[in-house]
Amino acid sequence: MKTVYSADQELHDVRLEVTSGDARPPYESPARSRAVFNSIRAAALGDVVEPDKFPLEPILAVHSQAYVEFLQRAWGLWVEECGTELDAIPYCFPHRGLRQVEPRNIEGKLGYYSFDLSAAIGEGTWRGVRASANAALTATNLVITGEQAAFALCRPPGHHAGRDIMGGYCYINNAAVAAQSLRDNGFERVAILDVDYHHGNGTQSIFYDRADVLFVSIHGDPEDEYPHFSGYACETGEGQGAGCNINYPLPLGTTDWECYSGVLEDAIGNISTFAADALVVSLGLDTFAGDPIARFKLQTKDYSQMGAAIAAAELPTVFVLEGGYAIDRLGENVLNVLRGFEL
Ligand code: OKP
Ligand code: ZN
Repeated sequence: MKTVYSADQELHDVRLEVTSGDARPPYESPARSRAVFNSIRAAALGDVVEPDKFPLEPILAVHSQAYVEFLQRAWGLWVEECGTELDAIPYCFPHRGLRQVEPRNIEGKLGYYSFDLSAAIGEGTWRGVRASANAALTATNLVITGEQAAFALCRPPGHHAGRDIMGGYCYINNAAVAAQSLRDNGFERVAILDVDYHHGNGTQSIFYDRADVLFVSIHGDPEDEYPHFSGYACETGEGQGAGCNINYPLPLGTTDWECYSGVLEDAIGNISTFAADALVVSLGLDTFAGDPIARFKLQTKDYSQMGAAIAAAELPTVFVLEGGYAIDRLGENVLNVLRGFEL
């Protein structure tokens, strides 16, 4: 299968995230996509192609105009107003009972459009984020034009980003952009399977009231894990979308392949029942036992089986990279999923 990747994605390279009482370099770094790119090239999985250029329309199909304008302007405003070249990062949020209005001040805007301190903005962030979304759109076009599957080597990831909010290393929701693009190009019912260790709260929120896009996610139980306020099994969709959102929260320390595989099979069964005609996989590899920020116990060999299980859905499939922070094993783990799918 083909991979879509651009070195422009590495332009997003911020200096810090705030987590566990510390300000530190983000786990989500350009080294991640570089490692996956190198593994794919070395293994000759298939051609690696540059993303095409796209207008903003397919991004604006799932994100608000004001939010996208904010993402484009934030760095410039930050430098102008704060007089610093350190990363733009929020510190104050419009929580319960506060005014939900975008302020004039850039630090206010950062809080207004963020839900955590894990999505800093640097000089190259917008270009990197745009290139990552374009990778998703290009991979989607490969599937629209008849490929059985394609791999968008997206980075930064996207599944925590909502219609008008960033967080968790995510700015533009690449998987949502891909799913909507499939909908706008002839596919009637699209399923999104999110296998990242963290719940894809952004993707869930974007499609929560829609009957034409099924969102299915397997992740660490939000009672105990980030993003803490989304990902419960009782979140099943609303309005037209009632029943079209399925969450599988799993226990942190004990989830190995034996437990995971049965859940994955159930998830695929639900995608078949939904009668999807295309699939987007939010492919996070932070379910790996060696991941530094996550607590599932999947092994490298298990990812081949994960790929095979996904192939059993027998759907045109766009793989979109999400998380995975054990950088020295990330390429191998990704390859196993893609190869397991192709076998
Ligand atoms: C992004 B993706 C826990 C901090 C969590 C953010 C994690 C974002 C994960 N102490 N930090 O879903 O892989
Ligand atoms: Zn994750």
